[in-house]
Amino acid sequence: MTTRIALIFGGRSSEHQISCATAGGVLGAIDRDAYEVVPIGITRDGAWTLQPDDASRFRLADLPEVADDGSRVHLPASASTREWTVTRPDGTIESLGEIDVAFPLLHGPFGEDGTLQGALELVGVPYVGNGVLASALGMDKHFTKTVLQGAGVEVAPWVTVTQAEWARDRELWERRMHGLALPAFVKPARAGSSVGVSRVTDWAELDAALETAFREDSRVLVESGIVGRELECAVLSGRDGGPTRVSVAGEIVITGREFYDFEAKYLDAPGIDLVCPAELGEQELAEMQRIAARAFDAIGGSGLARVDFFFTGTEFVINEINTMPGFTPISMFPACWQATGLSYPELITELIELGRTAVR
Ligand code: G1L
Repeated sequence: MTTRIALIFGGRSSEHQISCATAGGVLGAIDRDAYEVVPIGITRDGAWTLQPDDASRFRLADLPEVADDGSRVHLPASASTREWTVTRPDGTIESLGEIDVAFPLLHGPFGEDGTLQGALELVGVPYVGNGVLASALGMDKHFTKTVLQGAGVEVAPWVTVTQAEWARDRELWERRMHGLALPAFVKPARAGSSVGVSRVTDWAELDAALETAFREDSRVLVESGIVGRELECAVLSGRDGGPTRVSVAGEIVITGREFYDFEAKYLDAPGIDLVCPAELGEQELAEMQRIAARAFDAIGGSGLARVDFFFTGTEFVINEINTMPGFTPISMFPACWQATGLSYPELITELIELGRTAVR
């Protein structure tokens, strides 16, 4: 019996093409003896439409997009059926058969924020990856840091301010922010990737950096920069009630850029090297893995996450938890598992099996 997977990708976000390329990676590597894939694209307008089961149509170099063929895919109408349907351009409705697990590859405000997960919960569709709360938390840097701090995990000192608060009492907020260390980072609380992020080396630059960030979100964080190596590790939920699993460490080695930005993340920019496994002592790796598992558990993670750290040489400080990490065959998350002994196709199988049995 093969398991039927709805692979959902594209979407109404700036990372539409990344999502399509990721779907291409999954289509090319998924175990075809075990899984049958129904590829479903979400257009930039938000329409759910059937896509070809053809990895070669979704290569990053071709800047792939979800093409609208006029079909409209529908979730099951209730939790009492696994049957998905499609309306054809001529108005006829056809069954897509029963789907066992949804595999959403979606980034940004529509899909990464827990809304799609909520829709799947409503109609009882099992799905790969994090649930509603962890996905929503993963979208919001302020609330992620607050939860981590509450769990005793170290994060960089920060101040969160809303646009209205900043407009009302600049001096008060400046006083608070000037207590942070320079260089500081100014970040929209909810933007995906690195859009609207600035590095501030002098407090005179703060105002302009806040303006830039407020263009993306009404809530903004100012964070102390931590001087240290940028290390990451990949997390998977435990199997069958077992403990959370953590990969070996990867490292982002920056040779020519001030920080790891959008281009560097996805476009294989010069000046950035991903090294995995990173050079790290046995004790240090164990410490990093312990903190990553604790952080994942603290946000109520399910399925997977990538945990990003600064390592000062003595301490591991969490920079970010990504509940929907880059997932192309060359991304850090798969690379960390590859270095730990789990290949990309095996990782896909693992995620699907975790999704199908998830208790969130
Ligand atoms: F479904 C998983 F496995 F949870 C999952 C979902 C989303 C893994 C990785 C991602 N990542 C992405 O969707 C993306 C970063 C490629 C979005 Cl554009």
